[in-house]
Amino acid sequence: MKEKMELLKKELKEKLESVSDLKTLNELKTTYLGKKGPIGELSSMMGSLSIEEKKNFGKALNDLKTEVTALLEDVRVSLEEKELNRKLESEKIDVTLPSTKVRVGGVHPITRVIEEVEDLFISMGYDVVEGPEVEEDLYNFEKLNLPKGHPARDSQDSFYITNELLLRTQTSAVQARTMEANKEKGPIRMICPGKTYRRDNDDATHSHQFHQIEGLVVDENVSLADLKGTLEVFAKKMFGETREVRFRPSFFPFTEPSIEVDVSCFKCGGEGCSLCKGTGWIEILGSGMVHPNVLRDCGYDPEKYTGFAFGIGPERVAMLKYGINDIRNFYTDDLRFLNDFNRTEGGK
Ligand code: 2NM
Repeated sequence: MKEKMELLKKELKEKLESVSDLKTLNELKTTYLGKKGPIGELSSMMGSLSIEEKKNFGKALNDLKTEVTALLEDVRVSLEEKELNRKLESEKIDVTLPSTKVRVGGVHPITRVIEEVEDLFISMGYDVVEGPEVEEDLYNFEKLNLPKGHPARDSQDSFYITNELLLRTQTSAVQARTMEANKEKGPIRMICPGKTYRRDNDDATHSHQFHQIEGLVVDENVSLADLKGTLEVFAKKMFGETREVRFRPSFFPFTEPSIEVDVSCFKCGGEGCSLCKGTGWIEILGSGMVHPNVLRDCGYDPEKYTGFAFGIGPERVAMLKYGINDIRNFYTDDLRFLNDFNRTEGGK
């Protein structure tokens, strides 16, 4: 019997040597320790033995079971260890490898200009107000001293949706709404940035969809000096503190007087070059004292209140500041343009 047990162990040891995975090991375990296995068979022989023999045989059998279990367990531990090492090896991370570049977006040049202008006017106490892009004729034209029949209302210039609804051609519609809603309840200091639409044929300097930032101040005793002081701060902030600022008479239907603002050319310093077309000056915005008709039609008594307003074109400002020569670059989402722009600007 002893020999049989020894033989069984020897045989198991041999088999275990060639076991390389847990599945095979489990199969061996079932074969050897299961009821129908060799140990089970030996147990079933107990019945035919004397009490004394049973004692010895029982102990030997238990020892065998313990040994077989230990042999199997040893192999299991070593297989699991091997498996763990293999995993650790295959999943090893080389922290010294160069990382893949994370591509981050940049702020669009138009957004950049708008945010810069917003920050400046917010610092001077202005509110930033937004309004609808689909606008009523009433606010887009009528209340801004652009009565029916005015050439600027020509359907050539506007995208009409119905007789009374159109895509706004200027953000001043928002200012008409704000004045009307405010109804003389205190002063107004606001800018309204946003998209505007006109039926232009797109070329290097025209786009049927563009942006405006219009500003409006209404209060008692607002004067042309306030307009000039405010816009001089704006001009120097955007184009350089050493710029000269010049005010020229102009015409807009919603302001009287109307004034255009130039800065001395920042390319040639005023000598005259291709950028300023030899004049030494660059036009940057239009402005004026709000027309009494506009104040009245928007609910303000023009005898008591005055105001100034101005219109900034972010596209024009961005083209001047960043040397962009085709307005269409802003809308085609060409990554070569956007990346290039962000690189030269530090790509915030
Ligand atoms: C400009 C030039 C001059 C302007 C006028 C108004 C309003 F609503 F108060 F009447 N908002 N913006 C204005 C005045 C805009 O853009 C070149």
